[in-house]
Amino acid sequence: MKFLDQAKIFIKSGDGGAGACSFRREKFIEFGGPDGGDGGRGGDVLVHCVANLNTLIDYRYQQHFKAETGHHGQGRNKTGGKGGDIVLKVPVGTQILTADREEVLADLTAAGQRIVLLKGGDGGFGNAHYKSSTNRAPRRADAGWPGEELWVWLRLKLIADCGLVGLPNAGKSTFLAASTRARPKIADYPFTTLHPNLGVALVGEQEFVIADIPGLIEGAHAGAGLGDRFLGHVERCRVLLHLVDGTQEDVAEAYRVVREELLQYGGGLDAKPELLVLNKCDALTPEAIEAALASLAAASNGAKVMPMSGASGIGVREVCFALLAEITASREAAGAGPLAASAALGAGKTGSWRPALGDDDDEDDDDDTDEPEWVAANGVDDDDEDEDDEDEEDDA
Ligand SMILES: Nc1nc2c(ncn2[C@@H]2O[C@H](COP(=O)(O)OP(=O)(O)OP(=O)(O)O)[C@@H](O)[C@H]2O)c(=O)[nH]1
Ligand SMILES: [Mg+2]
Repeated sequence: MKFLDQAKIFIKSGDGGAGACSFRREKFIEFGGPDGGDGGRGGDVLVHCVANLNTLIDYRYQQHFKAETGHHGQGRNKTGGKGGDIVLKVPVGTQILTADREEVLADLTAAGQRIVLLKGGDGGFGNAHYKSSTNRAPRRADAGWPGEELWVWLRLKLIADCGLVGLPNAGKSTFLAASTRARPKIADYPFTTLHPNLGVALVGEQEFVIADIPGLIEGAHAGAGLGDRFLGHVERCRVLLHLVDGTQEDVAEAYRVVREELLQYGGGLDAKPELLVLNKCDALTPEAIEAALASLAAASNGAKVMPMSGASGIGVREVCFALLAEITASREAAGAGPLAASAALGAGKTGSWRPALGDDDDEDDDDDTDEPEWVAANGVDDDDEDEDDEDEEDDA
């Protein structure tokens, strides 16, 4: 599916139907009186937030949406029917902004939300409405009231629980592929990822949504690389997962560049809880890992840094559990509702835990015995380390 996260559209609600001017004419009934009915109301423009969409691509092909005009009134006191509504289906996380993008008109954050954006015009009165003791044969009937029209911007800000940030080639897409069923494009050149990808990670009994966005480079806030346009998609994440490629020369500098871009973007991104991960540890010697961890810890004022290798799967579980703990804590602190996975994607649409290099089921079988333990455990420490060792042995 093609990805589009902003679109400008024209919407117009229906005009009201006109009232009728009519008189009752029947044989043997004199002075039948006025019987022109009122016009019907014009159709509304509604926005409906649906679960199974994650792009605004539909609005690239049609940009004008007009609701139906109300039906006219008729003789014999027949009131016109209401014009048909227009329902715009949008994905969860869509904001509707004015044409100048200054003001947010609506923010749809949960599937099933439905709002009326523009109301249809009222119908005009028929002449029956104007009869009175002094004017028994009014000939006045009104036209309907016009509907409203508006250009608006639709802006999608994906709702995920965890957002992946890092320089290009840090291994963000590889991590998404290792922790979820998403299959993003992965390659060893920068800017492989050109638009955000979502995946659902199932950790223990819980699931959460991970958003992978294009890499940031120095000066992204000024438009360098793909710019910081896609950072909007991690604005609503509870937790950021910051991946640093361990194989590059200066990991601390890489960390600082990305932090600076988060700060420049604003929107409270730099204040979000962040999990710092040293990636590609499979390609490093133990001493190099120690050194890189220390230098990252120093650069981040003593934050905990987790070593991981997305490609071989080592440490991915630990990172997922740590993420889940952070997300849960942040949700509880905010007194918030369900995880984005269930809210945004609808209950029951789950991914499942897929170990990295997913096909090695047979090899895994021996340590599958302790998998239930791992699922139940909230600690990330003891036995997992052993597993890592085993994995390494397997690799060797
Ligand atoms: N050795 C090693 N290589 C890795 C690891 N994770 C990713 N890579 C490699 O690093 C390269 C970039 O990985 P991606 O996952 O595409 O990186 P990305 O951060 O998504 O990059 P962009 O989408 O371009 O921003 C690929 O060639 C991966 O195979 C890892 O843990 N160890
Ligand atoms: Mg990528």
